[in-house]
Amino acid sequence: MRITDARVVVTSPGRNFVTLKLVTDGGVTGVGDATLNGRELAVAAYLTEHVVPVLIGRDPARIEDTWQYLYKGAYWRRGPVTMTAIAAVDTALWDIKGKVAGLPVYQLLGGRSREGVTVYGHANAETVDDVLVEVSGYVERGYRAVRVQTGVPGLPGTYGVSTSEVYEPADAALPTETAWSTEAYLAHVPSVFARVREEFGPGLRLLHDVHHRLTPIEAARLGRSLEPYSLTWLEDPVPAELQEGFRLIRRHTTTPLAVGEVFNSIHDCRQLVTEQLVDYIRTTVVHAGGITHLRRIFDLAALYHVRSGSHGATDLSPVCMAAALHVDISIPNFGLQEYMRHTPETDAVFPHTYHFADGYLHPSEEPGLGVDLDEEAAARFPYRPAQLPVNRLLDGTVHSW
Ligand code: EZ4
Ligand code: CO
Repeated sequence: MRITDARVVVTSPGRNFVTLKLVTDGGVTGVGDATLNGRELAVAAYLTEHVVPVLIGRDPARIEDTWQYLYKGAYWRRGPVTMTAIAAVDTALWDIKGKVAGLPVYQLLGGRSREGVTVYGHANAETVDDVLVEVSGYVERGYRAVRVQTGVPGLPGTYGVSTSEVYEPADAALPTETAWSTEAYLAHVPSVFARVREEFGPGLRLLHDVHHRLTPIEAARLGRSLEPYSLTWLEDPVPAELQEGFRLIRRHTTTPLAVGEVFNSIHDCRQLVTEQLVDYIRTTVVHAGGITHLRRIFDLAALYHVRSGSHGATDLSPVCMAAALHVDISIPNFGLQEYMRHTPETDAVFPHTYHFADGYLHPSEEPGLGVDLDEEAAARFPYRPAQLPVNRLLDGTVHSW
């Protein structure tokens, strides 16, 4: 069997997605997500110029060999653009292998380790009263875990709080600017979780995303102040380039920590995992080298009692979500899966058979990933430049977004 064609499709059914579609001489096809939010065309060009030419004629059965060929063969290792491109190829090859075997991909990964994939939804609103309504909506739909974000009094807009029906941070061709005050934020957040816990009791799992905005000692203080509300995790409390900084947070709080959505290789995770500085590792299929590399990360994590908590925002396409669910259902150390619903336009461009029921997502039972790219539908939504916001302190200093 040989790869005869490889197409890179950029489409924007409400937001931008990059997808790789591989075609084989036997007619079997495979898809992989290659979307890197705000930097989509960099990955599209990497694939088109440097990867597609070496794929033509290759045996699609050789997943590991192709992964090593693209990783070691490029000489320039790691990085989000490279690892997203490799992920797309790897994911598409697992799709093909599943279709050839006549099995859903999770069966190739060892089969089911659980009945369903527990997901968390996003409750966000400007005020605490409004966020309580959002949370109860999730509870009514059967969710067991909810991420809670609210506006901060005194700030004009806050990360994770939508200004429109659909939450979409990549909202303009040139970055919009947001404002930040650590003091206002730290003064407000504990009162939000006090209300939510009071309203919903101890059973509901609650999460919060700091989005890389604190220093280690500020994060330690926040973690400690949230301990009475028993969060499942506090996400990205600080930018994670300084991994030893997490030791300082750990010395002060038992609030569990989750990190990894911007990581792209096992080496980014290594210190946090092996020193047990985090409790959940949030790397994804699309940004961390595909199913092959993600499993390697999760296997390392399992040795250190670290569980998975894969990123699943709407900028990860349904192809990524389909692949993530095959990993989630099969690994021994699954923790939680983030789940933001895509728009109906996106679902129409990426027809899929994974589904939500009773707080769980269930992977497809079809051979392969159980997701496809409808290229005719995709062609109706041309690319639109869109970048993520830039964040500033109130005095104008550029801060982490
Ligand atoms: O800001 O996916 O946990 N989820 C997140 C996301 C990220 C976006 C960036 O592209 O932090 O909302
Ligand atoms: Co996040």
